[in-house]
Amino acid sequence: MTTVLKLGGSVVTDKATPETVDEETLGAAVEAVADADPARLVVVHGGGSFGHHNAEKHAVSSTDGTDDAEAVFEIHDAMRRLNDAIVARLLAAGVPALPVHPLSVAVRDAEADFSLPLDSTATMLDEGFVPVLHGDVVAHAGSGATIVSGDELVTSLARGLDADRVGLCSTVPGVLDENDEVIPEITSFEDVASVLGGSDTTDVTGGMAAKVRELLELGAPAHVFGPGALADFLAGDDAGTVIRG
Ligand code: IP8
Repeated sequence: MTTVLKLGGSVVTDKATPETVDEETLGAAVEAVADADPARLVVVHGGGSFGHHNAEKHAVSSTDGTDDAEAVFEIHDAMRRLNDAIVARLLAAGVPALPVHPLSVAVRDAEADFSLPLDSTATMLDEGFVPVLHGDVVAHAGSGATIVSGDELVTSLARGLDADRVGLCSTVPGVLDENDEVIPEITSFEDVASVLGGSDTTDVTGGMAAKVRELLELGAPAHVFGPGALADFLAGDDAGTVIRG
């Protein structure tokens, strides 16, 4: 059983204060992972108050690149420092976490298609480690370097590792309907298009509509839930909204 878990940037950092880890919510998430002690777990985290402001400062996004190595390093370094903090917390709780930095291995080709070689992550899993990846800046053929989000990594990892379960833990308790109630299950985009808004073209970082569309195509059930449901998800129970394509 291989599980890919994303801890959203808003869960692990205080989004209102630059470069601040949310020690309390991160601590609770780390405790849930340590208590569940799941086999073959890959963790991905987003940036929150790390990385995004550096990316904005240098006008780098998933589509707009830079060939300024200092800018690339600055963005990566911010994300790496957050990754260090998360890995350190996991290790201190007894979770055999190891960092995996996408900048060192991943690439976007000239068509902007993203690929993440998974040999090292898969071998880490085989050896009982918990690889911890993060949204990052990656080399992009013809564009210098561009941003890869945690969500994109989740999709690549889930497909490439043939994951059995995917969990997206953010500050919302699930995909919400028009009355702000959690939709328990989504099996087709048409069922929820009116609630989520049919078009997501303006949201390059991937709003909920884009996320749901991607997750429906994964081939593994994906759970979208809030921090309070992380223990349930890790115990193998349904949590928040389950998206099954
Ligand atoms: O928070 C951001 O990852 P995300 C990565 O998952 C950056 O969008 C800004 C380098």
